[in-house]
Amino acid sequence: MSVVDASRRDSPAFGIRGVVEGFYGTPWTHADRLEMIRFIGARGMNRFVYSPKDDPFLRRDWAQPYGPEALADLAELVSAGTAVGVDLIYCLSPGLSIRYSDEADAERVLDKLASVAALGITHFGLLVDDVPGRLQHDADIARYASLAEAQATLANLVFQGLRARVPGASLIVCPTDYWGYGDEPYIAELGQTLDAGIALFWTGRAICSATLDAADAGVFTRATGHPPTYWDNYPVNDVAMGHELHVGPYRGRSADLARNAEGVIANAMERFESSKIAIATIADYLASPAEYDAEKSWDAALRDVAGRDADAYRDFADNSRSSCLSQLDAPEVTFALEEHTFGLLIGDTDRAVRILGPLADRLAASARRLLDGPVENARLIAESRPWIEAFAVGAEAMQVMARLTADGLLETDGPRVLRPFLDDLRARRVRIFGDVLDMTLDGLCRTHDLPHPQPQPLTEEPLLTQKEQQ
Ligand code: LOG
Repeated sequence: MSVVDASRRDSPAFGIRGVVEGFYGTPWTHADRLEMIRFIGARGMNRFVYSPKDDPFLRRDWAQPYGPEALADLAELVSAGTAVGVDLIYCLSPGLSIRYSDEADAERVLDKLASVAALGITHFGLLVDDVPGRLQHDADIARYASLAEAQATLANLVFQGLRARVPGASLIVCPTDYWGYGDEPYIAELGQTLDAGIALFWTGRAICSATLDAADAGVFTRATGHPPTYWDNYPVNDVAMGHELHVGPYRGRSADLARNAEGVIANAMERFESSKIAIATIADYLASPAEYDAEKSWDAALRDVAGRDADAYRDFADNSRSSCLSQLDAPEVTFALEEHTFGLLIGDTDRAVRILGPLADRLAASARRLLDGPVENARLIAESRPWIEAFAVGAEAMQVMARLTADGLLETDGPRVLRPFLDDLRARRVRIFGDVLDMTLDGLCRTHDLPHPQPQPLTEEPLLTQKEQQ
C-alpha cells in the first residue's frame, strides 16, 4: 500500500499529520468522511479537520445548535477515528458576524464547542480565515486597537473555557492573514498575544504555496512564538482553481520541514475520490520526509486508488499535473512535442514522429479505456470525466499530428485539420497538458495564416547615397 516501510511509520517526523475538509463547495457526505478517516488512518495520519466552508452550522450560522442526527453523525466520526488513530479537530468559523467584545458571543462559541466535546472530541479549531481584515462592529472598534488583539482575546477566552470544561483540550487558530513571510505585523501580534498553548495554522508564502521549508517555518516561529501547523492548500482545487484536477503527487516540501513545524494538514478537493491520490502521497511524505520519493509514492497511490486501471489513469494524470506545486505540467507529452518541433525544424520527419506517434496511440487507448469502461473505481473516473474527455481530444489531436507529419501533409493540411481540435480543447475550459499542447497546435494552425516573408524593400540609405552622388 505504501512505499514507506512500517518502522518509519512508527516514528513519523511530524507530530500532526492530517487532512482538512476545508474547501468551498458541496461538503462531503457523512459516508465520505467515515471513509476518509479510515483511508488516512491506514496511512499513518492522525488528524481529520472538520471544517467544510459551506456547512452553515460551522460558519454562517455558527451559533446554531446541532440536532440529534448531526450529533450522532459526529459521534460516529469520532469513534471511527478512535479505531484507526485519527482524532477529529472540530472547527468553528464565527468571524463573519461575531462581536469579539461581547462575552455572550464568546459563551456561544464555547457552548457550541462543548456540545461536540460531549461526544468525545478534545481538539478544536477557531478559524477566522476569509473574513474582512478589519473590525466591523462599532463596539469592537471602540474596545480593541487591532483585529489581532480582538481575535487573540477571544481565542484565549475560549481556550481557558475549554480547558475548564474538557480535560486535555487543544485549540488551533487559523488567522485572517494566513499566508506570507510569517513575520508581518498582524500575525506577529496575534501570535504574541495568544496563549502559548494555542497552535496556529499557516499556509506558507502563498495561499497555495509552491514550497514549504524549515527556514520559512523558523521565521514564523520566531515572529509569532508558535511553530506553524501548515494548512497546506493541496490538493484543494476550489474557487479560481476549479479548472485544474489535482491528482499529481505532493512535492516542494523540504525534507527538514519538521524541524520547525508542528505538522501538515492537507486541504482536500470536493472531488472526494480523486483527492485520495494526492493524500496518499502526502501521508508518505509526512511519515518520512527524508525518504519521500514523489514519483514512487505516486505510482503506489495510483495503484491503491485506481486499481487495475492505474496505468491508464496514470497516462491521464501525468497530463493533469498543473497546480501550484508542479514544475512540469505534462512531462512526457512535453518531451514528445519538443522532439516533434525539433524534427520538423531540422527536416527529420522520422525524428518528429518517432516518440509522438506511439505516445499519442498509447494515450488515446488509455483515454478510451477510462471513458468506455468498465473501470474498477467508477467514482474516480466519474469525477475526472471532464478532464479525461479533454485528454481524449488532445490524444487524438496528437495522433492526427503524427499521421500528417509522417505523410508530409502537416504544412498543407495541418491548419485546417487541427484547428477543430484546438477549438474543442479550449471550449472545454479544463486544464490538461499544461500549456504545451495548446501552444503547439496553435503554432501549427497559424503557420499558414501568416504572410510569407517578403523580399526586403530597399532601405533609404542607398537612395541617399544615390542622391548624394548626383
Ligand atoms: C481558505 C480555504 C480554501 C483555500 C483554497 C485557507 C486557510 N482558507 O483563500 O478554505 O479552500 O483558500 O481556495 C482559502 O486557506 N482561502
